[in-house]
Amino acid sequence: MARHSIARTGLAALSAAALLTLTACSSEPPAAEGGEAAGGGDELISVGFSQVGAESGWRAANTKSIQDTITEENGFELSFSDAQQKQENQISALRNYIAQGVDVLAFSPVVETGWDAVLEEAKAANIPVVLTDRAVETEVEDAYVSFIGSDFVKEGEMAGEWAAEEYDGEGYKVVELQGTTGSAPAIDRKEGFASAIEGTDLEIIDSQTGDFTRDGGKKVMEGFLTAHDDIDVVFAHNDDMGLGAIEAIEAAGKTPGEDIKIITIDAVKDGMQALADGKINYIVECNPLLGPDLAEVIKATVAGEPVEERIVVKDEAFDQEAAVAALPDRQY
Ligand code: GYE
Repeated sequence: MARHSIARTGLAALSAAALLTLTACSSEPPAAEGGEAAGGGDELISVGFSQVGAESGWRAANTKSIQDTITEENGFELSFSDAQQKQENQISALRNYIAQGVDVLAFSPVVETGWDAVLEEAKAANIPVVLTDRAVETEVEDAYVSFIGSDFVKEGEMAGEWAAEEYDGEGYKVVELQGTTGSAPAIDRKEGFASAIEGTDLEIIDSQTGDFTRDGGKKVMEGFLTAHDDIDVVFAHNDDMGLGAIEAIEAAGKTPGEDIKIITIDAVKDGMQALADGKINYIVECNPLLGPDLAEVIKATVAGEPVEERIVVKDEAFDQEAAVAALPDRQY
């Protein structure tokens, strides 16, 4: 898509420039204390990671994956911060890491736009940036070395294709619980779903943000139920908002999964349990276990090896039967 293309051009050039700097630095004594790995004498790679927040089960699993992988044992020194879903908190965390002179910056940008200044600052400091989970839209050339995450448009399409297959011809009315306004997954999942149901008789009658939280999903769904008495389907951009919607639907005396069908994205354990219980009808997966890919990209970047500028994480989808089968081994 065009809005991602600017940042993608000339990434190889950044890798080369950033790596030259890192290679040059690595023969110098470490600037900061604690830069030596125990015993081996190898320098730890210092990583500043700015996380979006703790808004969902997906995010909890994603944070755990990063904290379990970017460890001293694996050769890293991780500085981690939680931005509580606020862009200004993320920007100041990134600025702190730049001031500390970390080797690599990584972050999951809460929204797509508004990063140009801080990305320029990272570039000026020769600190390579890795994006995890969410994309940015930026005018800065060579803004990041790699973007690791799912294809959110495809996730929305998979949800919409299933809805079209199951429900086209019923004249169903759909309400949509959107993720955080301005975030890549909210923009892309909305677009993917809408394009997949185009040409069917499914109709989106209302669409609002629940900010990817359970509480947000519940409140927005309560409003939808008051405003509309003809809702057949909920499309929630994540499991947590779908789980909040279940509470609102039950409180209104209706049966989730039957009177009102529910389609969500993520496939975290609580969502999968609700699917197995028949309260959710379909879930498209979004894999949160990005830590291992992030570790590899950082190591390659610092070692001067080429890295993929886009690493697309593969996602599956589950109906009730598949959820029952998958639940016992589900990691998150
Ligand atoms: O789907 C949602 C979380 O960016 C893919 O953020 C992520 C989304 C995920 O809050 O649960």
